[in-house]
Amino acid sequence: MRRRSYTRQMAFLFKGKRLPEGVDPARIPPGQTLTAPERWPLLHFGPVPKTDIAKWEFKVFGAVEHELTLDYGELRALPSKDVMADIHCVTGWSRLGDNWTGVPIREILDRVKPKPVAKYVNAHCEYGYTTSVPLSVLDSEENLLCYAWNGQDLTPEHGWPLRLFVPSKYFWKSAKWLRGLEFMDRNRLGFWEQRGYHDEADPWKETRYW
Ligand SMILES: Nc1nc2c(c(=O)[nH]1)N[C@H]1C(S)=C(S)[C@@H](COP(=O)(O)O)O[C@H]1N2
Ligand SMILES: [Mo]
Repeated sequence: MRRRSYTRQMAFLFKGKRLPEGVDPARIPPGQTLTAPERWPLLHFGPVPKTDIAKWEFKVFGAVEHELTLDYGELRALPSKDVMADIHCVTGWSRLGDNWTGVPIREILDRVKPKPVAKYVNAHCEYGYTTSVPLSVLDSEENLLCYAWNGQDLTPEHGWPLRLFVPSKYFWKSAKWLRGLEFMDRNRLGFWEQRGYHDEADPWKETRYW
């Protein structure tokens, strides 16, 4: 029963276009449509940063037992893993099943040890872009400090040298050009969240905008 109603909903969304072969419609959240497999849209505010990788640093700070600063070589030397995951942009496109590679967030949490007061984590990016998630959301096995996509290093446009990867949320929470994570006792709304995006950002509940 459930499967059939999903299928009807997708038939409406795709307006007569057929879902690609083998795609389970239950993987596509309400109100989303798939991009063409070869198309990964670009979306960001402002210019793409020009990164001097020799000077680049990543910092973890705030309510943690041990603050951490990594240069790019140190970051790449940490344990890494591949995550097969779907992404959903609030503007309505989704991509299914790409392969995302990076340092599991849990490797970082193990090293910095968040203090008991830490409840939220703010991602700090180039040019002052920020976004935040509850620590309980961040502390999940599929979340990464991501540096590669489908076997290749990310392009600068898609966030090289480093982006956050939190696939359970709309894709604006997967902040590009990540430079730091700040652990906090209370929430601070990020760049898009201050401009009307819903802080929960749950694609399955469609919490898109305030
Ligand atoms: N630093 C930064 N990260 C960002 C954004 C941004 O404006 N600046 N936009 C977000 C939004 S709205 C989306 S949908 C995704 C898009 O990532 P992509 O361009 O790799 O598809 O990046 C997110 N990360
Ligand atoms: Mo977005």
